Amino acid sequence: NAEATEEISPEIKMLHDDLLDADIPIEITRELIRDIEKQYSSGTNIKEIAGEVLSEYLNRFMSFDIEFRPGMKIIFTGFSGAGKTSGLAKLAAQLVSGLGLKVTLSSLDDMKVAAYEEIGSYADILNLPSAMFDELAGRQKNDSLVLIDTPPLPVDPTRREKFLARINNVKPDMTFLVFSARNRSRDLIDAVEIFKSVSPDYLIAAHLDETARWGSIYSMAGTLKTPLAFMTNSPGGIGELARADSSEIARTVLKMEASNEI
Ligand SMILES: Nc1nc2c(ncn2[C@@H]2O[C@H](COP(=O)(O)OP(=O)(O)O)[C@@H](O)[C@H]2O)c(=O)[nH]1
Ligand SMILES: [Mg+2]
Repeated sequence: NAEATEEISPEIKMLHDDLLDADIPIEITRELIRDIEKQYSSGTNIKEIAGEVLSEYLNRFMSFDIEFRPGMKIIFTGFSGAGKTSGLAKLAAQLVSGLGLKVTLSSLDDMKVAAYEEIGSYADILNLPSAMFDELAGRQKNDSLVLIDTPPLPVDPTRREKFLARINNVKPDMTFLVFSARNRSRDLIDAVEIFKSVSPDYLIAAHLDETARWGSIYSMAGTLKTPLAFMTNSPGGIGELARADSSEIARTVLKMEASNEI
């Protein structure tokens, strides 16, 4: 029935605009709206339905079984300023205090002035050993999990080639791709081939306190088909790397009241 498909209810139209305003990219917005329309009829609460659909969308890519084991090498990648170093420090603190693991902080960054001092000061604060990754080779004990910071993911293809060779050399057991929620969805989607080049296992969304438009989470998870592992909202290495919560993300995007459920 052509007439019926052309008819868009004002509620659906408003929701569509809200999703775009939250920086969910147009193609994902359309997909979400299609799913919402299937379940929506007059008398039902459109926001509740939208909340479930948005949350389900992310659940397809969520992962709750990340295993941290002694001896693992875990790489943090991402663009400049994304929150790699802060995220690494937050995870280190949690692995030590929460799981009682031995953790070593390391860095592949030989470009940024004071990159090593940065890792070194976090190591001091957390009372953990630290070393540049090249110095670590050979003397790494298998009982320590190594978190490895990296220089910003190069946009330039030639520089990226060299960067990827160094990453591959590490033979990481796990790769986190950190992105800032302040980045525009469209810019992140434009960089999707660059992100894919590091074969990330999990995503970390940072800077969530600095914007209420969390659409970039949908663009990253949906375009890369990679699970969002953690989300974080505090500067520096202090604060929590929280387990990603699809329902909280959906509610924030939809500007809904915080859920009372745990
Ligand atoms: N407000 C806020 N600031 C953050 C967050 N994550 C990182 N930062 C800050 O953003 C800046 C860049 O973070 P950093 O971890 O150095 O990014 P890197 O370049 O990817 O290593 C620093 O000033 C951090 O303190 C966050 O979740 N919220
Ligand atoms: Mg850094």
